[in-house]
Amino acid sequence: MVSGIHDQLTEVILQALPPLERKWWHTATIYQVYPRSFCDLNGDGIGDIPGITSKLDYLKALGIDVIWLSPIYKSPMDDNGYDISDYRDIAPEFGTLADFDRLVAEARLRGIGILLDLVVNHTSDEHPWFQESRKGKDNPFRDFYIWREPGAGSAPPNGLKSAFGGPAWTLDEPSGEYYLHLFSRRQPDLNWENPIVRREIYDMMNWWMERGIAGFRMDVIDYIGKQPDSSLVTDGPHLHDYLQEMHRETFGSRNILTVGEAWSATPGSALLYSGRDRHELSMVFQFEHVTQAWDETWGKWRPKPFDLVGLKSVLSKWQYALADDGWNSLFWGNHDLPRALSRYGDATGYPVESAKMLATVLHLLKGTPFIYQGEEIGMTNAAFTAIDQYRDIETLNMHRLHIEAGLSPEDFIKGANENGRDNARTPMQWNTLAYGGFSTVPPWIEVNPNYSTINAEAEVADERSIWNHYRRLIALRKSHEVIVYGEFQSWLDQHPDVFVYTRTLDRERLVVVANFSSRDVALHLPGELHCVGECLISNYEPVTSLGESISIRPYEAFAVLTRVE
Ligand code: TEU
Ligand code: CA
Repeated sequence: MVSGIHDQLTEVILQALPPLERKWWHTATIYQVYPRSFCDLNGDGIGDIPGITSKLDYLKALGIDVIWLSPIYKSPMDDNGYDISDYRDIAPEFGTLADFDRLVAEARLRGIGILLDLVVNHTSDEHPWFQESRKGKDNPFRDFYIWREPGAGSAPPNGLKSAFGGPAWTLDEPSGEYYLHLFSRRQPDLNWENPIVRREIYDMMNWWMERGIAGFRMDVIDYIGKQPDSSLVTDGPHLHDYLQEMHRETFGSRNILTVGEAWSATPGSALLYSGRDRHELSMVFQFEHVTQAWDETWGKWRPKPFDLVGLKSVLSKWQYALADDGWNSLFWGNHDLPRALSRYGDATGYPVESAKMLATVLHLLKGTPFIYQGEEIGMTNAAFTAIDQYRDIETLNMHRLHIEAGLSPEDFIKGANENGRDNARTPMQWNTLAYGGFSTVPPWIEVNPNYSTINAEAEVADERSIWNHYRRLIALRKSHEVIVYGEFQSWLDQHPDVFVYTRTLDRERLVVVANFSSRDVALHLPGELHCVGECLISNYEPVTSLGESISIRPYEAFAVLTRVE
């Protein structure tokens, strides 16, 4: 009787939650291009849009569905384009609107969509809105930004800090007021409480969608509801109202992909952003697997040693939390993070094996995978030895501040070598020509000298390469529903070296086993995992059966597709 009621209740709950509507981006793989460092076609040392267009066949061969472009808008490039001075034009060093339209059209011919980076938490200080705003308290654009009276003794209004170091407030002498900038002083924060600001942004988004883009990646979107007077930056009281309004006013009626960057995201807030009845975003980027490895005091400049048990617990937590609602994004790297292979793999001892292992683990999880340019050919961290090789505003600011605060220059460079943003920003390595074929002149940032062995041309040609492994994984997601929708379960959570998880859909089950260490590991598998099946992918010889004890080699990873009765 009791169980009868329970069954009825379960039935009611299941009916209340309709099955997940299938979306094109569930099976998609996204490739991030950092335009400045991808391909320089006109020989000025800076990557450009015609350069990206010239590489579309390369991306098509890899099999990706969408290109996320880091910002290409007009910008003084204080933060490499995350400081926009005109939302409706292209930076001249990257090309023209005609070049952009051609990229969209050529990509579409190859079945590839273009995702734009929407940077609307702040603009450049050279944006006409800010130029007007700073003219005085009575200017009609004053309220486009966040201005406050000085605190006691003309100090900043409060202690809010910029992500790039120092106070988040800068005094503007003529009016005697401070403006807010949660990033550089050249990136003033927009005032989202002003409905005219929101209207301008929505109009601009619609303008780009009319040009045929496939969606938006939204920069620090968790900041837009900030309440600076109470030092509240993320998850402000109106954040989700704004996103629902944006959805209504812009992309709600279109079949596009939206992904919000949200360093503050928790599984709970991710369900608010991406829950099926929320009418907000397709998904968010969360960063728990990144920040859990940062030092409490020195942050990313003094990273903790790699800890697989911790990493597995974060990844699994997110898989479970968004199992029935919401959607995960999956990534190891981006333009702000170190190279995945250097961070999580073994770039010197087992570069090929560990790069393939990392790809296998990520691409067989539930969610939409993002590949950062160069990851698919095994590019590694920059290994700069002197501060003057770095270009990134964050690294250069933090260098000064950390040394003032007592970190030794050697320790800072060590931290920057591990976690600085320029690691991901060295030019794409295309071939063995000078500058890795990225440019014909010295690029804006040094090329990693390992381009002579690590480059796209060699990778594409080699059937057993990292690149070809990525190509297979991308194709598997298209041919096997269990990879897209299968239920996730992790096993052997406390094992320090090996990640084992399963994906189950109806009678199909995928068993994924991955060794994160450079040792041979003898593994005891629970009875539920013993099976015979088909090996979908591996980085040594194919594995088709799993028994009580198996032995796995350094960075070995494979997936066995089997049936459960
Ligand atoms: O990044 C947000 C952000 O918070 C990062 O700056 C992050 O704090 C840092 O890398 C970690 O130390 C986005 C963009 O991805 C980044 O490139 C921009 O610089 C930033 O916003 C400002 O637009
Ligand atoms: Ca160029």
